[in-house]
Amino acid sequence: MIQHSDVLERSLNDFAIEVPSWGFANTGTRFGKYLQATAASTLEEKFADASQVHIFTGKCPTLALHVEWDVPKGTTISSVLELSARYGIRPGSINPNTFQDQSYKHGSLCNEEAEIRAQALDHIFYSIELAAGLSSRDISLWFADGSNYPGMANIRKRKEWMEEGLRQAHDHLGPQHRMLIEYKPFEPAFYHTDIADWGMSFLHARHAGPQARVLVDTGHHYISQNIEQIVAWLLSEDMLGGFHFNDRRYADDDLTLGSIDPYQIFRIFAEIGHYEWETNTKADIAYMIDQSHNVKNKIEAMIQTVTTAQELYAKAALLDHEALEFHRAHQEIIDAENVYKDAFATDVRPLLQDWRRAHGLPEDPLKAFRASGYLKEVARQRQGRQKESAAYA
Ligand code: AFD
Ligand code: MN
Ligand code: MN
Repeated sequence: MIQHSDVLERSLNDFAIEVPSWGFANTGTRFGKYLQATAASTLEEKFADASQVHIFTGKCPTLALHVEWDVPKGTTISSVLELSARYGIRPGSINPNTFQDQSYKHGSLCNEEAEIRAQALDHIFYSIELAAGLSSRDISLWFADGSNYPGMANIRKRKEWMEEGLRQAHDHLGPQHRMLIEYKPFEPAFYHTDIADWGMSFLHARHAGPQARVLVDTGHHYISQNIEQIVAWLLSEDMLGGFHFNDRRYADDDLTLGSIDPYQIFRIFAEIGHYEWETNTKADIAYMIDQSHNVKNKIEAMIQTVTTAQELYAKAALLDHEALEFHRAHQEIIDAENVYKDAFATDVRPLLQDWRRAHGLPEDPLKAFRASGYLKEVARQRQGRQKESAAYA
């Protein structure tokens, strides 16, 4: 019988999680935001805060960058690489912003005006060049494109414009890049969104080219959707590029992972684990966090999210895949389900503490971070600056 500790050693060692720059800055809801004295407002502060998460969890070596908020036109590659070297955090996925500029009021790659479509494509080209300069592999594309009223849009024409734009973007990729196409059923558009579900993302990725994949944001599904079924299909088609992790009660709430439905995330990891067991391969998936909520302290929320992800990933790693296959083959329903329930019910926290100790990490990352005094220090340094950074940037 393989020891749980051996299973965890193997599974946790290569489970790295990317943190988002925007998760450290003041953000909020469309009804406003509560500014935090310790929130980051410069790229350097985002690198500094991300390095705290990595120092205390040991598993967050990359920082997702948002082009307009972090590396707008004119930013030098060397200035970003200097911050990366100073804080020991590598640039992660590059996130173009084709939704905030006023010119995107009626869409970006799906805009009826050809020059706006060209503007959006140029921005994506710029983002790809940034990725090349920063040695980032993934360009992570999310489009707010859509419409708010029936009759407003020619949905088929917009599909063709998006397809054309993504194909041209794909042709701009270097051989080392991937293009991750994210979907979202609604918001900010409330009648139709041009890339609204996994099928649309999948087709666009397939049409764009061999380096395109689907990005699954766990908050971007209708409440009843079976996300692990989507994950299983994408794994089967080798089209799963990665995740944006968060949790939701109602919609795209960007609540911290596992705060509402941890079993959902466990079932997603179970699908991936069973795929890897059956194929004896490691799925090439980018595990990224995409959350930035109003009320929890930004760095503490990120550390809590990472340790929650590790716990759920560790639980899924304990699944008895042989037993699962045996019970499935014999249609032993309760036994098969109990394989899931037994793994999910296992308290892996002591095993995680052992794993952390063995790797020179604090047993309780959040407690250790709180004891470090970092928040007190940055509150002093950043006090009074928050009003300047009222936007995402
Ligand atoms: C918003 C969008 C989407 C995107 C993220 C970062 O809903 O999830 O990935 O911003 O741009 O959350
Ligand atoms: Mn996302
Ligand atoms: Mn989102």
